[in-house]
Amino acid sequence: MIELFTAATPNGWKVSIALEELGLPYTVRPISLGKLEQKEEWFLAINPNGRIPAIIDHGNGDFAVFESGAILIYLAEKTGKLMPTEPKARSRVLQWLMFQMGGVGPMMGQANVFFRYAPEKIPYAIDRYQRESRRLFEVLERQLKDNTYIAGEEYSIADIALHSWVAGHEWSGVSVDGLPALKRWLDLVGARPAVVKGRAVPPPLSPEERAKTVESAKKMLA
Ligand SMILES: N[C@@H](CCC(=O)N[C@@H](CS)C(=O)NCC(=O)O)C(=O)O
Repeated sequence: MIELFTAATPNGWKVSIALEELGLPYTVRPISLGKLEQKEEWFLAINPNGRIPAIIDHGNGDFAVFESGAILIYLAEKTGKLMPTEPKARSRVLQWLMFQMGGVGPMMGQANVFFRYAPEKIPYAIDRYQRESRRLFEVLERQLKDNTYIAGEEYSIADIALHSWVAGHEWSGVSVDGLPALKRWLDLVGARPAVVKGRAVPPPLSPEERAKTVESAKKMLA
């Protein structure tokens, strides 16, 4: 049984979606970002970076894994699914996964910080991260014009990682107008039952909890 430590955010959804896609049994331990539970000692023993998501694989000697990209690779390798084994096809999936981990996630994350949470509005920073996110969307558009899924004709962990972030483009203030292939893929992946189920894990916060989370994010960033 896998234990998932998570919250209702793009990085968290990547893992719940993958677990749903793979049909692996798992339990959810919601982490309250509002109460800064992710910084508590017991959690730092699981993820030294003090962020969600993390997993413990109780079926594999209580092995702990942190960093959402590493968790996706671990789950794909554990099951032999969602990532091809043929070296070039595998490399293509990893290239797009790294593109998400090193590009789309950090840029959209910073767009969210400056657009939504920063105590002072800094137009240069908002513009910089929104424009860079849009540029990355245009890279995805070119790739998706000729491919059903991001790394080719097979759905993979790269789609899961990228979809979890790009689906939140409105929250980041980044438009997908004029990107028809990206929109097609957003709808295609977004309609998968495992994606719908995974995005509901953990259940959405109450308005009060959400306000508390936004407040503690603002405090952390002040
Ligand atoms: N590179 C990490 C990023 C994890 C991350 O930034 N998680 C956010 C939620 S999406 C978090 O835990 N934020 C709370 C904090 O920064 O303390 C991953 O992909 O797992």
